[in-house]
Amino acid sequence: ISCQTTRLQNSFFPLAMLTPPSMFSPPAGIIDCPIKLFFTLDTSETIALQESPPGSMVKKVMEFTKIFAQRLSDVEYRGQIQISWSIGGLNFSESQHVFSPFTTKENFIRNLNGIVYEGKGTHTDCALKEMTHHMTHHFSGTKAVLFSVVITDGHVTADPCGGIKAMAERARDKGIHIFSVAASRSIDELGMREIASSLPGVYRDDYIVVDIVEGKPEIKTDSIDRIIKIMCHYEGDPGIEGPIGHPGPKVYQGLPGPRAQPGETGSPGENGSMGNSGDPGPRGDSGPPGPKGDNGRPGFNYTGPRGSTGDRGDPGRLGPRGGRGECGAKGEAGDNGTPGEPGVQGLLGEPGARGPRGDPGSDGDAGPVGDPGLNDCDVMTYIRETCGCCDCEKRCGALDIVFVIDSSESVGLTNFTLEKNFVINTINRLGSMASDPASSTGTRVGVVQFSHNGTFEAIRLDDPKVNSMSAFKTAVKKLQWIAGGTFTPSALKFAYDNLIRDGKRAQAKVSVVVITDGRFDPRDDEELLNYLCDNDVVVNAIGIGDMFQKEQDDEILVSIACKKKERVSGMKRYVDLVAEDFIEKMQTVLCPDPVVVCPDLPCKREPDVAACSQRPVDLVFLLDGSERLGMENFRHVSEFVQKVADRLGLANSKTDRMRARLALVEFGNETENHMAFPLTHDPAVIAKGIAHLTYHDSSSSIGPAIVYTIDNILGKGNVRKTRRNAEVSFVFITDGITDSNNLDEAVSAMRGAQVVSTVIATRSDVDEKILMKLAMDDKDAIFKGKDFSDMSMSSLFDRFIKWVC
Ligand SMILES: *[C@@H]1O[C@H](CO)[C@@H](O)[C@H](O)[C@H]1NC(C)=O
Ligand SMILES: *[C@@H]1O[C@H](CO)[C@@H](O)[C@H](O)[C@H]1NC(C)=O
Ligand SMILES: *[C@@H]1O[C@H](CO)[C@@H](O)[C@H](O)[C@H]1NC(C)=O
Ligand SMILES: *[C@@H]1O[C@H](CO)[C@@H](O)[C@H](O)[C@H]1NC(C)=O
Ligand SMILES: *[C@@H]1O[C@H](CO)[C@@H](O)[C@H](O)[C@H]1NC(C)=O
Ligand SMILES: CC(=O)N[C@H]1CO[C@H](CO)[C@@H](O)[C@@H]1O
Repeated sequence: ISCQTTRLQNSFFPLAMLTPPSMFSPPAGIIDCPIKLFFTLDTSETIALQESPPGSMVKKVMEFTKIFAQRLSDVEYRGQIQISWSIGGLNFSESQHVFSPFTTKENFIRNLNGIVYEGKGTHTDCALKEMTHHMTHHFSGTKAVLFSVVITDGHVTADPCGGIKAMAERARDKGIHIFSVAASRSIDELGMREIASSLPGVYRDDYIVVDIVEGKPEIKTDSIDRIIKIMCHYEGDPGIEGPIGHPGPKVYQGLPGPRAQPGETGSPGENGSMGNSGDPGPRGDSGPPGPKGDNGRPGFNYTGPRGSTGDRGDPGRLGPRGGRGECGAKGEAGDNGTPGEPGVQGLLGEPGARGPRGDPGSDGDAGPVGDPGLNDCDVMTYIRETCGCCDCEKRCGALDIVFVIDSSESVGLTNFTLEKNFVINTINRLGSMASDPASSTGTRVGVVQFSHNGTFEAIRLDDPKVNSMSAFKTAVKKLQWIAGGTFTPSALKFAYDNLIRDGKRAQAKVSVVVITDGRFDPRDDEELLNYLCDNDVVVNAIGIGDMFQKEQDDEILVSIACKKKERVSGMKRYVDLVAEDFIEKMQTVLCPDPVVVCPDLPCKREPDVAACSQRPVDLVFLLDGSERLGMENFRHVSEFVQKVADRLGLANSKTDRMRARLALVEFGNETENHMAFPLTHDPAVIAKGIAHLTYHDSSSSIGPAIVYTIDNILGKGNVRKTRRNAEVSFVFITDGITDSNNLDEAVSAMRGAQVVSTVIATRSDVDEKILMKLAMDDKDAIFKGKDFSDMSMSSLFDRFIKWVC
């Protein structure tokens, strides 16, 4: 199991929470894993008076919080790891009141009941500040994971404490992970988002306390379950969160039964597809009771398409799989039962009548009391992720980075601040810093700001106080604009003499990033421009403003970069420094080959191979061949398809009625659809098809591609190429930016063909509307990664596999 690097980039779990047994062991060998959860509850006027009678909304927020607390249980795992929750909270309006310090859930609930709303204005920033203070000052010494659930309507009346955004950021800098939960649908979006701002998407919207269901307000306990689940199974995928978890026995408790099969369903719905005799098809009896079922795929909801499959029987005792039901008596005549012309399958016909629901199985065994429905390995994952025990690290190797930033008068204060933000954002991306500057591994960072000679200031690489990201940020933010002349060459010498030369670590690679806005003072010594070059230092020069367009100034940059033109970047405006793309580029320049290292844990999770092994799944990839996918992503496709094949387990032979078969279509414009390989179980066919894929670099048109795939991969009329009872899954690999002609028709053809859809979008700019159409309006069916390599990351990949199975 490896973790998402996204999390590491965002320092989602900056602290290693697992206290090693050697340090603070309770009974020998038990590893302590404490979690602190703090509720920050808005009890201002807008909340209190939102519903009548006044105060009733506050009561609902309290009720929600109570249910939340009740659902948290301390867990001990195999006598090895003890997870314990401790809960506190404050209520706020214009003032803040800690109604409960950190305590047990029983005490917390008692304290919660005492809340009385103040019902005045809303100072959310002060509440966040107080929350941060309370969470971090009362617990020095205890290394706990910190979460805060903030329930508000996003509406504020004033920002006396520096604004929501700044305070939310500060909380995160202190290692607090914030969930922003809407009290109801009546909210101020911006405020809600600001609370959860800096990790894009992770704690975004959709958490809600009360919603109106059938005209009545109802407490949304599913928000609770989702938050707990995210606390426990955080996957660093910005954009979507995992499918909603479901309590109760999961796949590992008892074998997951194959999807309960319906009986032989009469063919009326098939609209004469086989056209043999034209007799009305026999309508099957209900199928035999399914073996013990699992809870099925969560949240799967669209009308019609999966009509042939009866509802899954209720969970039953695990038993031998029943034989197929006998053929039923002939059913009533079907609507379209006139002897049909054979062959042409009505693609756009309505799906067949839904099969009768299978009989419920016999009652399931009582679940283990109090167990959150996790098996051993799930619990390990849970511990790993919740406690940050996972602690996978992105490592850049031994790396020293020195930023040399221009603090001269011409830069201006605003632009100087942008330079500092650039430094911080870049380092944010590089994963964990060396916790001890003397350590021979890890990243160390230094900064030199320069103006005229003699005014240089530095954050040193080996400063023992700069031992964490937040210490570094604080140090950078403290740098004051010098506002004098520009002595760039001397600054480079200063950087080397004072930061690099004496503090060099044996194996470390040293990179310097120089930012400047123009020519240096002619009194300075030009010879020093390449002072760094002879010293085994990689220098990157960034020129801002018009300078780099003038040849002689451009030469200055090239000299700084040791004559390596590819290490010179020019940009017109300072704001471009902090553009996402540029930071990303710097990340690759500074740390080209990061290694993600995860610890070994006692329980290695078994791959979910069983997932598709007990039923037939025919999986068809539709790969967008247009240039937008990008050559780089295109290369990852084969790796991904291969990985899917390995994980699902391919059918053993042509006649195997279980396990997976795969197909791949690459689509371009209307006439340019290419079948890389048809539905097959044969790894050689798959490998060959992938090897011959070519990158189109053109436009694409998805509608015709779907029709092409239905006709050629699934087969038309009598030539049905899918297996009997197989679940047919289309997996679109696209950003949705494609010609949408005939898309609606194509999607309804997909429904007609009983296809289940999944979308993988591997860019940040996507056309959501088209993706939603392709996903048949199921948001959970859309998987997003920044690029395709994200899809191969274990947690996203696992989720994808669970989804298609
Ligand atoms: C919070 O609740 C307490 C009672 O626990 C009450 O005294 C206080 O006024 C409330 N404060 C706000 C801001 O609602
Ligand atoms: C399924 O969708 C229908 C209509 O879109 C909606 O009324 C229903 O509540 C949904 N069911 C679930 C379980 O989400
Ligand atoms: C800059 O200052 C240093 C030490 O203060 C001095 O040795 C050097 O000559 C100065 N350089 C210039 C160009 O004035
Ligand atoms: C900041 O830089 C921009 C170019 O990015 C420039 O137009 C602006 O004048 C600079 N601000 C100051 C205060 O010098
Ligand atoms: C589709 O693309 C191919 C090759 O790029 C081109 O020859 C053909 O004219 C295009 N067809 C349409 C309808 O754009
Ligand atoms: C080919 C065929 O029989 N198509 C029929 C499918 O069903 C529709 C509606 O019932 C008929 O209009 C088509 O003729």
